[in-house]
Amino acid sequence: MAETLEHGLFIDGRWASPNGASRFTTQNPANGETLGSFVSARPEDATRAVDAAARAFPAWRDTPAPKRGEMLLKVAAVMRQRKESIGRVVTKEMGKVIAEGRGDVQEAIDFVEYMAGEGRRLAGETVPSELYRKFCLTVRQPKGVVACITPWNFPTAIPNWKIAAALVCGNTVVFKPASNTALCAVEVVKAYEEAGVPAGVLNLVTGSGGVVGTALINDPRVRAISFTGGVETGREVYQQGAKGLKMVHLELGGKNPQIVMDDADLPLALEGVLFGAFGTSGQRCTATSRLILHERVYDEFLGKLLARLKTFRVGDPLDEKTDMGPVASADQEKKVLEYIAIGQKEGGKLLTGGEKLRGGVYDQGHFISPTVVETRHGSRISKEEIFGPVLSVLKVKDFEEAVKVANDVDYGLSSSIYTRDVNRAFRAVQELEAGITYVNAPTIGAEVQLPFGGVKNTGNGGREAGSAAIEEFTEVKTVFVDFSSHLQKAQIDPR
Ligand code: UN1
Repeated sequence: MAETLEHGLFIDGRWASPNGASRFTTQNPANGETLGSFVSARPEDATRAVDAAARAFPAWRDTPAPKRGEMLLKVAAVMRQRKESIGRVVTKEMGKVIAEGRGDVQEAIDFVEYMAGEGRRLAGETVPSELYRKFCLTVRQPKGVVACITPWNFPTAIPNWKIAAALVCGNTVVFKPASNTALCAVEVVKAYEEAGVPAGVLNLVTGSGGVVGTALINDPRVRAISFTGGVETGREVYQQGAKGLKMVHLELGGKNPQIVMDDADLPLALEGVLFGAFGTSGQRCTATSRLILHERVYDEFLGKLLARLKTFRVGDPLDEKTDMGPVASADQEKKVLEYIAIGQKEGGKLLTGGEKLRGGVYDQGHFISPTVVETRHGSRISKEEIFGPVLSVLKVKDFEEAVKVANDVDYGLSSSIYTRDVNRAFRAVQELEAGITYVNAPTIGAEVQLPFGGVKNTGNGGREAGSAAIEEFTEVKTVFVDFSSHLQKAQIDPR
C-alpha cells in the first residue's frame, strides 16, 4: 500500500482531520520534494487537544511511575527498531546529513530510555523535623497538562526530551511541533501510539505557532509550557505565559565560541571547529559560530581550516560521503545570505564560501557553501545568532582577551576551549558565561544524561535533559506527618 501523504491531528488516541481546516505541506530542502500534508489546526482544535489531555490526566497521574517508565521503554524499542527509517525522514525533511539524522533519533532513544529509568527514581527528600515524632519529606507530583513546543533542527530528539520527561512525571502532553518538520513529529507520535500510550496522554496538534501555540499557552488548563526556538518567539511565549502565572521553560539561541589557544592540539581543534560550525549546516543552538584564535596560531590555523574546507563536500544529505547538506528551508537560506552580506558590509573579510550554490543537484535545494568570515569583535555577525554555516573568526592576544570576547554576547549556551594547559582549561570552565563548557571538544554534542541549557538570553534559567528534566515537569509537595498525637508548634514550643 502506498504511504498516504495526508496526516491528521492525534487527539484522544485517534488520528483525524477536522472538517474545514486547511492544510500545509513539508518539503525536502535538498530537492523540493513534497513529503507530507498536515492540518493547519485552529484554536478550537488546540482546545480539543487540551480537553483530551485534561480528561486523561487523573488516570495517568495515578498510574505508578515505574509503569509510566515501562511505556517509555516500549517507545524506545519502537524507535530503535525504526532508527534507520526515522533517521531518513529526519534527513529528508530537515536536511542534516544521514549520520546526523540517525544521531537525532539515537539522542531521542537515549533520552527516552534514561527517562524510563526515572520512573523508578523520581526522588524527593527526607529531612529531620525540629519536633518529636514528626516526619518531613517531599514528593514529586505532576503539573497537569503541559504544552511542548519544539523546533525543526532536532525534530525527533528535542520533542522526546520534552515529551518523555513530561510523561514519566505523570503529566499529559499537547505537542506542537515546528511546521517544517511535521512528518518527523508524526513519526515520534506513532512510536508512542505503538507503545500503547493511553488515549489523551499525548496529543499532536500541527499548525502555526501564532494560532496553535497561542491557544495552548492561553488555555488556563495548560500549567506549563516547554519551548525551544528563537529568542523573539521565546520572549512572546514567556510574556503570554506570565499572564496565567505558568511555568515557562525556554531554550533559546546561542552564539557559541570555540577558543583555540597557542598551546592547543591544532589538528584536534580543526576537526572540532569543522564539526561544531558546519555540522547540521550550523543549525544547532549549540553550533560553533565564533572561532576565537590566539594571535600566535592565527595564520597557521586559519590556513589549515581554509585548506580543509576546499575538500568539504556539500550535497545530497542522504549520501554517506556528504559532509554538509542544505539549510532547512527557503527562509533559512534567505536569512543566512542576508547575514553574510551584513558581515561584508560591516567590514568583514569573506575568506571562503558565502554563496548560494548553483548548478546540478544544487538548483533544486537550499545549499549554501560553508562560510568563514574574518571579522572584528562587536560586529553584528560576531554577536547575533545566524543559525547557518557561517563562522566568524576573531583574533585575540591572550587567554584573558579570549574569555572577555567569548563572554561579550547576549547569549550563553555552549562554549569550548582547546588548550593543553590544565590551569587555563579550568579557568575557562570557571569563567566562561555559558550553560555548557567543553574542554578539547567542540561546542556541539551534549549527552542526554546531563542538564542542557544556558545563561543570559539563552533562556530563563531552567535546564532540560538530565535529572534537571524532572524539575521542569514536577511540582514539589512538602509533607509533614506528625505521629505524636498532640499539637506541636514549630518555632513556638519551648526549646
Ligand atoms: C539544539 O541545537 O537545540 O548538543 C540541541 C548538541 C545536541 C543537541 C542540540 N545534542 O549539539
